[in-house]
Amino acid sequence: MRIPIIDSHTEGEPTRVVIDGLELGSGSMKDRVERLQAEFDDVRRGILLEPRGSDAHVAAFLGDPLDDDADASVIFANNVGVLGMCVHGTIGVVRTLQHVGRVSDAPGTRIQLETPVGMVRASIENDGAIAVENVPSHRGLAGVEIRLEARVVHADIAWGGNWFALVNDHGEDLDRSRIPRLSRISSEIRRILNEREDDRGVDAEGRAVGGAVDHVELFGPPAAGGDSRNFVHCPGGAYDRSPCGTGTSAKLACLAADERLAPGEPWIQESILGSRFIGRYRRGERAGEIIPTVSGRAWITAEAELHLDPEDPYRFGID
Ligand code: PYC
Repeated sequence: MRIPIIDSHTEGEPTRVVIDGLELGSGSMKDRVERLQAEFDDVRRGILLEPRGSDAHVAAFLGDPLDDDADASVIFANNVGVLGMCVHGTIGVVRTLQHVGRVSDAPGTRIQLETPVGMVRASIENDGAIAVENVPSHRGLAGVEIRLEARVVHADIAWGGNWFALVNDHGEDLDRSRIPRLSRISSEIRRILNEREDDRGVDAEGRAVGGAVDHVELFGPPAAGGDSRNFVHCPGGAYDRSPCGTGTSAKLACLAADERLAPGEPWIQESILGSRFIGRYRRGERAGEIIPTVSGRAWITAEAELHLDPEDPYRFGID
């Protein structure tokens, strides 16, 4: 099996676009996700895991849109499965579509993509950065107490296209040299939160207040001219090299809920590497809901054809 791919990175985080996608059918996005999981999970692993990929890679499977307003549909997946949404991946998809001539480089160009969690809109900015208007985001729970090692920390649980636990009072230095420890702590926070059943349910608007947390986000003081630095622990154990756009959306929802950031005001979120996204929000239709826009840059890194040779014992990745 041969799979043409185009690789890019968005502020350090890799995206692997599979343009002429897998045969996922023309059903609903939910049906296509189920088909990807049921029939192509081995191929997903072959595309994303070593020796062809890495734990940090996110794949974007492009398809025809269902909605007439959309330019394409996209399903994102990482080393352990399908993601709800992925902003760095959307920026990578748009950069890739520019590269193959399907989207103009001209500032002001707009593109709409259908994802399993809703429609997202991207536009090209004057400096070539790509801005993504993400799905409606909200904070489900504030200040959930967690006993971690010998201390107590607090997590907000927020939706930004994936479920995030956002922790400020962890007391850790957000420095690259500390990534193994930050990963261990984040994984422990997720484990503890996901064992709690009492945090599930719906709010007055009928929205989930806390789904199973898939990403953990630790915040600290900026070190590269931003408003804040983060460390983002992803579901498969990798850390996000970018500031994580769905995580930045979740952060904006918390800042809005705490009245710490006004609509339209910029928020510069640094990653653990010091790369940056600029986030802004407008109010959504429902109480407590925001519509975040996150902008960043992406670069093409490779065009290639993956070979999944039937004789290769690692054609479906090294687990
Ligand atoms: O940018 O939304 C994002 C993202 C999710 C997982 C990795 N990056």
